Amino acid sequence: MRIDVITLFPEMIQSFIEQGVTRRAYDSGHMVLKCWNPRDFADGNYRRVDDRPFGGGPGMVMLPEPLAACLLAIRQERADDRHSAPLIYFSPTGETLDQTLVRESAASANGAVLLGGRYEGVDQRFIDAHVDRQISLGDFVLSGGELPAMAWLDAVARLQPGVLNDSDSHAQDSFSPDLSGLLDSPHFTRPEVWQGVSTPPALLSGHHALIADWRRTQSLQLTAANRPDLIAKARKAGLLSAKDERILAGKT
Ligand code: 4G1
Repeated sequence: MRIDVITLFPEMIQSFIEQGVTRRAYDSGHMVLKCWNPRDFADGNYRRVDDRPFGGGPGMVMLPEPLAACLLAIRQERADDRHSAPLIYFSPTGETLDQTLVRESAASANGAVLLGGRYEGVDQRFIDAHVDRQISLGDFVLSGGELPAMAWLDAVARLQPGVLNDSDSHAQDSFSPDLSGLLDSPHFTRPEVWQGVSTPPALLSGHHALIADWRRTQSLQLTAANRPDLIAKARKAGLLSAKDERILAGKT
């Protein structure tokens, strides 16, 4: 899938995708990524990409014209129309990124065009004319949309077929925390006893069914204690079995 990223800091995105697990997605050609700097599409000696907000107030606003020229060049190079590759603007206004949205994005045959804002954000007329979707990483203040774009890229890249190796590929089966909508059960590795604290015996039993039961119980109990909202969501999505409900009711 092809991704184009519009950003005033292309080197941030480039250096990010050149390392880590997601590098495989790009090296193998599962994902093709190109960064575009609106500054290259700005006029004049100063190549301005921002200006002061009408009505006053602090900060600067990204000019619509360089963004529109940049987007036009992307659409021309891709030879597609706006509906084959959605323009996603990372913004606190958007819906919060979650794994459902990641899965949906990863399934987009024609990829996406990503826009990360800077300063106070983008002129509203560009948003109204060109943005198909706004996605937020959460309710906090950032200095730019690049980090949220990178979070999206990481989450989407690892869902590309063939990107996860064999030891990662469990993430694609239905028991994986990825798909269960629950928190992961706790993890333990060597030594069996560390600073006097033992590994839960079930994990050392060698009995696959017992281990799976232990993990499911932990996952359910941890989620109920820390993220009851996720329990409600999983229940609504039909992801909880009668046995899960008995565990949650404390009847096991
Ligand atoms: C008002 C956070 C402003 C921030 C209210 C999560 C945040 C993009 C995100 C801001 C941004 C709140 C995100 C704020 C983001 C223009 C450029 C917007 C930076 C900008 C809660 C600054 N997920 N923030 N404004 O942070 O882009 O995607």
